[in-house]
Order: sequence, then C-alpha cells, then structure tokens
Amino acid sequence: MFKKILIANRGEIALRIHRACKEMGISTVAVHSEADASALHVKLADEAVCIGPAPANQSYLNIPAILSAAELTDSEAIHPGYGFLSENAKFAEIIKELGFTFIGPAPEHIRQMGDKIEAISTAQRIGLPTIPGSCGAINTIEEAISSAEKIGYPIILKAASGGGGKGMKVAHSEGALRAAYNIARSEAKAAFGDERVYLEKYLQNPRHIEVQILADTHGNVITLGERDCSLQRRHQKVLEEAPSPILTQKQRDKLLYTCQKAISKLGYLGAGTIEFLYENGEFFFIEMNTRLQVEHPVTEMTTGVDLVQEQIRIAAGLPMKITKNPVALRGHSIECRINAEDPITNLPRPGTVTDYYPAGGPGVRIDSALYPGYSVPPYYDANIAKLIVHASTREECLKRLKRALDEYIIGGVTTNLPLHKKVLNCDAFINGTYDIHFLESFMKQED
Ligand code: MV4
Repeated sequence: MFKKILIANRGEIALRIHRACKEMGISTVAVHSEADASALHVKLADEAVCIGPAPANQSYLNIPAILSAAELTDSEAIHPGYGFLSENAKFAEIIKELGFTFIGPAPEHIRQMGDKIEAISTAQRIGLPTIPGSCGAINTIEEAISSAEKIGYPIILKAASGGGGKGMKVAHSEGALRAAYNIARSEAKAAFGDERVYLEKYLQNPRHIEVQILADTHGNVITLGERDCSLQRRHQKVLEEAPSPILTQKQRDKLLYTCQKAISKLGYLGAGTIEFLYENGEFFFIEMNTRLQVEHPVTEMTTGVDLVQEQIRIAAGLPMKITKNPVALRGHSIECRINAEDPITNLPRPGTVTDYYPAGGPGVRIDSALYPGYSVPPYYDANIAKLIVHASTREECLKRLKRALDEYIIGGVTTNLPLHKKVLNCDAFINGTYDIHFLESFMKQED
C-alpha cells in the first residue's frame, strides 16, 4: 500500500480523500492555491504545498506545479478528485511516466470516454444500448439533414468534445436544423477547439440515471446500484438519490447486469459511472465518467462501500474489499448540494461563514470543508457542502432530510438551503415522478 498520497484538489472532496487515506494509514499531501491557504483540507493534511495563485489555471490545473509538489514531498500516488484534472488523459499519462501512480483509470480509457463519439461507438461494441443517432461525426449540413430524416425529428446536436450539456442544440424541423448546424459547430470550436458534432434523436422528458461501477486488476468488476440525478438546473445537479424511485427491481437487475458485462469487456480499471437517459421504460447510454463523482456518497450510504478507499486499493494493485456482484443495496439515500449562491440569480455568491451548526443525528452525513470564520473564495465553484441522509425507505429518507435541512445553519453566506426545503414539499418530488426538466419549471413557477 502507498505510504503517501498527494491530493490534487480542494474543498470537500480534498477532505473526503484525506479521510479515506487516514483510515488506511496513508499520509496526505494537500496542494493549494494562495486563496486556499486557510482551507480545511490544508489544515488537516500531513503536509501542504502552495502551487500557485488563486485562478485554477495557475494552481489546481497547473500540472508542472502539482508534479513538483509530488516530487518534493516524495508522494507515491496522486488522487485527482473530481473536476480540475480528474479527466485529463495527459495528466494521468505524465504521472505514470514520472513513476507516480494516478488514482484513476488508464489514460486510454479517459481519452476514449472524453471523445463522446468514440464513447458511443465503444458503448455499442460492449453491449450498452445507445440513442438512435448519426453514428459518428456529421461533416456537412446535407449529412445532418439526411441523418435527421432517418432518425426523425426532434433531434439534438452535440459536440464531440462536449459533455455535461455544453454545446447542445435541439431542432424540431429541417429549418431549425439548418439554422442550428453552423452555430453548433462554431460554438463547439470556440468552447473545445474541436468543431466535430454528432446528432441524436432528442428525448423530450427523460430521467438521468447513472450506474456506479468498480473494477480491479484481479478481474473483479462490480456494480453498486444506480443514482437518479434528474433534479438539475442548467446542467448542474442539485439533488441526487439512490436508488432511483421509478425503477422496478427487474429493470434494475437488467441494467446492472448489462453494465457489469460491458465494463468487463472494456477492461476498465477503477471507479467509473455510466450515464443513461431513461424514458418510457428504456435506457440509453449517453456518456461515461472516468472519475469519482460529486454524488458518490449516496452510493456509499446504500452499499456500505467506501468508494475512495476502493479506488486507492485498486490503484495499489490490491483486490477490492467487496467482490460479490451485484453489491447488495440497503435503504434509500438522498444528497442535497448546498451552494453559496444568490437565491434570485443563482450566481455564485461568496462570503464569510459566521454561525455554523451542521445537522447531525442518525443517518445524517455532511461532506463539507466549511468551518466558522471560513471565507468562501470567489474563484471556484459554488458548492460548499453536501448534506447526505440515509434511511430504510424513501419515505423515511424524505422525513429525515426535512429534519436535517431544518437543523442545518450556515450563517453569513447566502445558500440554496431554502430551495431544497421547497423542493421537498413539491408533489412531483415526493412521489418521485420528476424528470430532468422538473426543477427548471418549478423555479420559473416560483418567480
Ligand atoms: C440528451 C437529451 C435528450 N435527448 N440527449 C445533457 C447533458 C449531457 N450529458 C446529455 N444531455 C442531454 N442529452 C438526447 N438524445 C437531454 C439532455 C439533457 C440532460 C441530460 C441529463 C441531465 C440533465 C439534462 C438537462 C437538459 C438536457
């Protein structure tokens, strides 16, 4: 096992990784920007190295600075967390070349899934159901129109290097497709330096359901159930739950079995998430995330598996602690993402935390790097805490969540805690029938 791990991230996830390391007897190195010198992940780590000024491209995205910190501290492995460099194939490659271990999948798998066109053709090859579409890049407007006619409108144009919702255009007719095509290409070029786009049938009211997998170097591949991430706004997830309230056990069994077979065939290593859209009883692959995800705690609560510890064991070449597939699931878990944001504009709104009373009691977990007196810096994303609850049924879980939200006090910064409380009183959420458009229409109705 590693003696020392460098954590190439900040905030709650840096702390989450630190905690896993400590429980495994591993010493930790925090890296931080000048703006994060007083951050909790820095205070708690065994060692800390400042890697640059506040802007992420000069610090948390600064590959040479991070590698120097690893060298300087004699770290053996690097955990990238989520965001920042977590899905940067070059970073994973250089780490390997320099003799460190990247805690994540092979660079080839990161690259393969980063190109959404290649990801879809790979998904088809390994037996995952995909959305009817162009099967590759569309290079001319004529090609786009003929492909759309075969598939049928409405269609959606997506950027090959996109993902997470950036650079998508929906068209309900040939006229709309003609108008959208060049815009989609130039937006893709501007955002990702890659103008390639592809086309899919547009699903109008899907749910977003994703499957957590783990695979080790000993040939074990396990699924750890699904997460329902349909409660989102502008492609930012707001609340996630496990299991999905709309799946039958039969549907779940089939989905998990298909994913287990697919990942075995792919030869993937580490933690990964396979994202699907679900509509009218059918699943369609959209993307695969080759990292630990923000919402991983709901899977940890319903499986009892420590995903970060498993990632570390896998990277060290050890077998996972749990290898029986599928992993047994128990109860229900919901995560609320607490953001420091303006309640009207929903734009990030930094500030200094005054009072801080975290919720507690049975079945309550808070993943956060907040403390009284902490100043939320303006340079990074708005997420400041995740409130995760677990109970034996969804109904109990909703009651527990309501109780925990009422207890949680974060003074001095404006948060979306009130929004979570409102969502909990909404019928479509209570009965579990909400789709990916629910939150946006709910919030419009509120204004
Ligand atoms: C779609 C879709 C409807 N039809 N693809 C957005 C994020 C990216 N991962 C894929 N996305 C979508 N792809 C087809 N063929 C609708 C979305 C979508 C969405 C998906 C998941 C969660 C939230 C979303 C919000 C808007 C659109």
